[in-house]
Amino acid sequence: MTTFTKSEGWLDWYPNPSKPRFTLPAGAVDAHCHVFGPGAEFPYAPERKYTPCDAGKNQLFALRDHLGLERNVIVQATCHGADNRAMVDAVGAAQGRARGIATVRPDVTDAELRELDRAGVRGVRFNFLKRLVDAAPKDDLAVIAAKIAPLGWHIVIYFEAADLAELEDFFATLPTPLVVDHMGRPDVTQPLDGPEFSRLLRFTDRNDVWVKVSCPERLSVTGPAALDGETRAYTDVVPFARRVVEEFPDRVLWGTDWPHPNLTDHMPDDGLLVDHIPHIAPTTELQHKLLVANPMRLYWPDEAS
Ligand code: 0GY
Repeated sequence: MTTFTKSEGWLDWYPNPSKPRFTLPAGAVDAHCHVFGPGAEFPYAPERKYTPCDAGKNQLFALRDHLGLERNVIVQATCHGADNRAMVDAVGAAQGRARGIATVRPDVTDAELRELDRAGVRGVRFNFLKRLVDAAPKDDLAVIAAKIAPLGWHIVIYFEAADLAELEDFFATLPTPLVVDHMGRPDVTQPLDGPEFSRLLRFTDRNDVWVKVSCPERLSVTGPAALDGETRAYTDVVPFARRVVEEFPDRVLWGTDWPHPNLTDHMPDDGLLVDHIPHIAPTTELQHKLLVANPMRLYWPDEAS
């Protein structure tokens, strides 16, 4: 059995998250979270760029229940490479209350994809962050995209805001809906109508694109300190997320990003992340779309009302 040592400085998830003050609507979906291992059962990939703490399915489901969430979308984390077993095991254990996003290589077979589909996978992730993965040739990604499109899956794309200019023509050629992780990682010290964020909004408007208004803790410069009332953490991220929610109310998703890989400054209280929601989606109608209607349409279309 291989044992793994966490990367230096690795922060474990917040041990006792607060009970949110904001009551989530019935059926709310955490559309972006991960499982890590446990490494003894599901070894981390040799090509990984970091070694996390173990963060298994039972802890994820306990958090789901504590926060008042109903369902999860479990996104394959880079520390597991293209070995999707930990994610698939967690999706299976959720008994219909989870879907998965996989990482696959261009030589994946149709039979393997059909098996992932049966297991609850509904998309693949293309990751462009150099600190997380070695760059994959766009030709390889195009091969993957062509293979998964017939399944009705989508592609989750993770990139830095500054890289969208170079990537957007390639993204526009992809034959499936696209889901942008963490709002395309805007620099929230820039103006809301600055060139980078405007590009993201334009890109979203012109293509079949959904956006996760997630990870204020990753994007914020002001941090978790409450500036005007205890539930107003990550204040500098609010205008960016709110703009996306108000402009594309039917194509936004929200997620915790638990267990929050690669944060070095602080680990967010997941209860506080839930309390962030009414600031970015200020009406009950917007909240219902963000948390229930939209993710249900994308991940559980047969059960969506
Ligand atoms: C996230 C963000 C990060 C990591 C990963 O798969 C991953 O390793 O996604 C990050 O470090 O920004 O979505 O969890």
